Amino acid sequence: MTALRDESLVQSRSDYRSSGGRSSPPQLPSQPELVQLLTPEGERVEHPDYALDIGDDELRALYRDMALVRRWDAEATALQRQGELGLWASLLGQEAAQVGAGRAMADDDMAFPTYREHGVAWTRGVDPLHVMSLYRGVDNGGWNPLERGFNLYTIVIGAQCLHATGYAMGVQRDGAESAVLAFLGDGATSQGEVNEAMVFAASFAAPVVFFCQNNQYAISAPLERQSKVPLYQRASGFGFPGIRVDGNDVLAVLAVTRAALAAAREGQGPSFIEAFTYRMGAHTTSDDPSRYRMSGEVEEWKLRDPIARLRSYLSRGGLAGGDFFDAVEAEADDLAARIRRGTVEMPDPRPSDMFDVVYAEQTPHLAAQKAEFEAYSAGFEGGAAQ
Ligand SMILES: Cc1ncc(C[n+]2csc(CCOP(=O)(O)OP(=O)(O)O)c2C)c(N)n1
Repeated sequence: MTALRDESLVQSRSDYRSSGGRSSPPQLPSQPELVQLLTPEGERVEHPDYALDIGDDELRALYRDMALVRRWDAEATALQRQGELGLWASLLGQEAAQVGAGRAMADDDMAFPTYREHGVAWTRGVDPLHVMSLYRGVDNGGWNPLERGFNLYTIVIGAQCLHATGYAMGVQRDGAESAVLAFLGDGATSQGEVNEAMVFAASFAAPVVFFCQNNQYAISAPLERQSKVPLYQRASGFGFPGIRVDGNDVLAVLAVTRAALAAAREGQGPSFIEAFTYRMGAHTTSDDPSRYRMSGEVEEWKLRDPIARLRSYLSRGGLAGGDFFDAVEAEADDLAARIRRGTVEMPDPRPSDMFDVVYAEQTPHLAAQKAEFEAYSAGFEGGAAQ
């Protein structure tokens, strides 16, 4: 078994590149089936390739991250049900995959999310209210991607993998020591753009890590219908390492993603991580998962709950007690109240604002369209459409 930061691989990759791709491609290491550092019962186990040096404060911080994003998620689902959001894509069950991956990033790294990466947004310091405003339909996502190292959400399945690869090729040309983390779902692996992004990433040895949350379903389509092989094995066809990690084990995700990003920064090129997890909720608030999956399956995955397993490890090891868990709970209550208040108080945008957010600098053509739209709207009582 070999880790993603494999020295022999560095050499073989560099030989491959310097031969202009004419020598044999790098030999891919054999892979363990699933990297795990914390069992579902909350017992710490070691992995030969992924030693994790982590302090007690950091362990507690990971718990806090996961508990807070779960509460945010629950509040958002409730707000959608009450008509305050147009839609919500829940991350329930995927907290460890997202927090582990987000916390593995360095400040200068850049993430390209889908529409479900609220946990990663949290770790990058994006204000939850920015994400809420997007799902309320009052703006296009108000954070600065470069400031946060976290691009805007992408709803077009797989498109962000192209953006991520292109960005990584730019990073490479700038000679910057940073890496790119591209998020995608299991369903997205069937998308043409994702495969094109991987071909380019491999050809240019771009510093990008494809982080696939295999939550078992693409809306109602189960993984078995998308892939005849475990997803992490697809990476070998592109010529880079792939690995499967227990996506409900925040420690394993942290260790594996850190190693992959470090390898990318060191010039070893791309890699693919399959975080094996489960979407505990519906695809979005518009979906009814009882139409296509058995409740027994959901019950089975509840036993692998990512937050419960870290809590059990912290409690059993005496690393956190009732006071700590109560304090996190109180903080979650405050966060939920802030999110609720902030969301319902968001002002509606003026319809004509849409003309101002297309380009950084207004074009004459759009300015003319805006003027025409405003003149037209002024004909209505109160000029309401402006
Ligand atoms: C190009 C494109 N095709 C189809 C859709 C509709 N769609 C939205 S989510 C989704 C399934 C995505 O599944 P997966 O990649 O596994 O991610 P998950 O939602 O499970 O996180 C589809 C087909 C879309 N948004 N974009």
